[in-house]
Parts: sequence; structure tokens; C-alpha cells
Amino acid sequence: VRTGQLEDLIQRARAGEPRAVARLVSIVEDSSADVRPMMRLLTATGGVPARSARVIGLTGPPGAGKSTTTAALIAEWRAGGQRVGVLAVDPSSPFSGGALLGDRIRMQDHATDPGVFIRSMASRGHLGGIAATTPQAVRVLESAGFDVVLIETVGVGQSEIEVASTADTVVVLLAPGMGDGIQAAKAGILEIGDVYVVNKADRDGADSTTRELRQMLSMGPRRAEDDWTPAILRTVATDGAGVHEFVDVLDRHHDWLSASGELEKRRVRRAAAEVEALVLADLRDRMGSPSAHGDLARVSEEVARGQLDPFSAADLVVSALTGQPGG
Ligand SMILES: Nc1nc2c(ncn2[C@@H]2O[C@H](COP(=O)(O)OP(=O)(O)OP(=O)(O)O)[C@@H](O)[C@H]2O)c(=O)[nH]1
Ligand SMILES: [Mg+2]
Repeated sequence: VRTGQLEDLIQRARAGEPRAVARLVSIVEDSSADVRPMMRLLTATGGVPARSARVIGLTGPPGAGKSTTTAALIAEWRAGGQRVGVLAVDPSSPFSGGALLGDRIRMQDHATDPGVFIRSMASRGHLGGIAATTPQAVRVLESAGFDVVLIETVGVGQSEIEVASTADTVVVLLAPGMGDGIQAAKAGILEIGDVYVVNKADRDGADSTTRELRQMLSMGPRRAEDDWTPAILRTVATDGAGVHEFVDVLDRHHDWLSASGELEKRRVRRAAAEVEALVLADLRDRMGSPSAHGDLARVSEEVARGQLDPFSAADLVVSALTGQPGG
């Protein structure tokens, strides 16, 4: 794609043309060479403003009802006239589409609404991994004028924490009867949530899951008086019960973020993580070059023979990679 075509795409995306938005998100997802000029253009033309979109991360165990909840949230936001972008990020799969087909089916009510953009993304193996690609996709949606961007990701492993922390507001969604749901969700998840949702409240065990959750959260670090206290809600995503209250809590959290200055802090922190991921990806990339391999082979022999210590060897390789003195 030439610069002129990129500019044209960006303009059409801003005008709300779904196909142009889809093209731009694909450029991010494919880590194509166009991603650099695109990000430059988006920034230069004020396309990534002081961030007008609210970014909400939704994570939780497989099958807890994240996609059903997302579909219910979309309905609420659309009723309020907001444009909604959804990124369903599958951290475990190098392929997009297949594994998340269920999501498309669940959200298909919204598939023909031009005010809704839904994309399943797989990011493993991409430049900078999830930590870099997700925020870039968010930037595209923001510059295309979406009011809310929701990132859904399965809570397995460490990656969901990475993805969730791309968001302004992090929602952890649990369901009863998932085999010690909260234990399984690990302590890590109990530290990242601004809002906790016990979905499938129509099922047995919702009470005890809520109780267990409240107890575990109360054991967390003491909070300052004006700090946000994580909210706990119950929903039945399949029939919409509790979803209205959920939207209210998300609004309250957004207000708190803005008023407390936390919004700005989180965004700077996120930008730092995004840039760091790109730096590391760049170094890893350079490490793959023949000359870096040559350097590595040379110093490795010296390290193996006891002629060079491994730290000095690493410094030599790093300085060759970056053209700067390492260490
Ligand atoms: N009874 C009941 N079933 C629900 C509720 N919410 C979702 N489900 C069902 O639970 C199943 C999983 O829902 P999904 O929305 O796909 O869950 P998910 O968390 O997105 O799943 P993954 O993306 O695969 O991790 C579906 O069969 C839903 O219909 C609920 O509140 N009550
Ligand atoms: Mg899902």
C-alpha cells in the first residue's frame, strides 16, 4: 500500500466505513510493512488523540460467558448511541478465526450494524506479541471514532494479564461451578480487576462463588480512602439480567479514572509497555541476522573455553546489535 492509499484508507475509516476499518486492523494483525507508516500517519494527523475511546478489558476462564456478556454490553451501548469496537484476542493461537468462530456466532446479532466492529485476533508470533499488537489495533479503532473498545481475552496463562492491562478498565468475569473457579483464576487475576462479574447467576453456586470472591478480594492490599474499591456484580448474560447495572459500574469507574488522574497514569504506563515490547521485538529480530549469529558463535566459543565471561560476551553482542556500547 502506498502512502496515498493509506491516507485514503484512514480517511474512510474515520468516516466510519467498516471495510476501511477492517483493512487497517488487518495491517496491524498481519504485522505488515504498512504498520509503521500507518501508525505515523495516524499520529501525525491527530488520529490518536488524547484518547477519546474508553478501553475495557474483559477476561476470565474459558466458557464463563465473556462473549455472551460482550454481546449484551454491545446492545446496551448501541441503545445509547455509542459506536463499539470489539477485539477478541486469542493469546494461545497463532491462527485467527477458527478458534473464535463461536464468538462470531454469539455476536452475530450485531454483525450487520455499521456502529459495531468485531474482530477475532490471534497474536502469537507477531511483532512484539500481544503486548504490542493489541494496543495498535485499539489505536486504529480509536482513530476511527469508536466510543468504546472492548478487548475480550481468555484468562489462561500470563497473556490475559498483558492484554487486560491494555485497557482503562479491567473486568474479570467468573462463573459458578467451574471447578474452584476462583482458585483456578489464580491470585494474579484478583489483582488486576476493577470490576468482578459473577456471570451465570442463574446457576447453583453463584452465591458461594460471590462470597468466596468477596473474601479473597478483602484479603488484598489495603486501599486509600479515595481509591477505587473493586466492584462485584452478578449477571445472567443470556437474558440480560444485571447488564444494565454492569454498564452503570463501568461508567462510574470511567468517571473515577478521569477525576483521579489515574486514567492518564494508566495510559502512560501502557504506552511504556507497548514501546518496550517493540524494542524487545526489534532486538530479537536483529538477533536473527547472520552477522549477529556470527558474533554469537564467536563469543560463545570464548565463553565455553573460559576466555570470556558471559556478561562481557552479552555486552559485545548487544553493542554489535545496536551500534552502541552495551552493558
Ligand atoms: N445459564 C447460563 N449460561 C450462560 C450464561 N452466559 C453464557 N452462558 C452460556 O455459556 C456458554 C459459554 O458462553 P461464552 O459467552 O461463549 O463464554 P466465553 O467466556 O466467551 O467462552 P470462551 O471465549 O470460549 O472462553 C454458552 O453456551 C452460553 O450460552 C448465563 O448467564 N447463564
Ligand atoms: Mg468467548
